[in-house]
Amino acid sequence: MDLNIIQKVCLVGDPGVGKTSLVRRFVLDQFNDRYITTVGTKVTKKKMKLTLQDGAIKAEVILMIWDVAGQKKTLQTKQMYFRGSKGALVVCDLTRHETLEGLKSIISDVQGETGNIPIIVMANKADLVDEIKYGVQDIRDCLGEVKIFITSAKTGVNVEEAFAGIGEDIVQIVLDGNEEGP
Ligand code: G3D
Ligand code: MG
Repeated sequence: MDLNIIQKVCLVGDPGVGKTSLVRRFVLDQFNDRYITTVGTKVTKKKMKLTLQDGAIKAEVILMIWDVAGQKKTLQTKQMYFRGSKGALVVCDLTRHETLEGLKSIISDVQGETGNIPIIVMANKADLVDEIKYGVQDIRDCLGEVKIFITSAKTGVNVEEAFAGIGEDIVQIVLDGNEEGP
């Protein structure tokens, strides 16, 4: 079966965790050490080819990736940002524990607006090995059973895999919806 899907995903997480850098790495395969400031909201489009169920399903998924600037947002802007998202990439910074602590309430804000969409955690800055403060088990203790990717926008490790992960979860939901019937 061939599927063509276009869906919105949003990137969330505290300022400075690497959201903009991760999109840049994924879409352009680049990392820029200069601070990249996101002004307002930036939407980046990226096409992915995915195969699921041992090749039985081939899907072309276009992700519309919403990336938001760091400032605190009003409730209304937040709702607009989350609304219609079919998946969320939740980013924390492995060198700052407080960026993990905030994620639980961020996730409930998102799912309050979108319902129970798939979530992927990107624990970023894995290249800063000497500064890492926590690991996968701490993330599970904090957030429960979630898919976690230990990433680095700088080296590129696991970045593609994490975006593919959210793509696959979205395809799976479309497939499950098709199976439900009338
Ligand atoms: P944000 O969009 O979540 O606010 P940015 O975060 O993508 O703007 O990144 C914030 C800072 O972290 C930037 O550095 C950026 O270069 C750095 N950064 C992002 N991802 C990584 C990573 O995986 N490894 C390392 N070592 N640095 C990363 P500055 O110094 O400009 O603040
Ligand atoms: Mg940014």
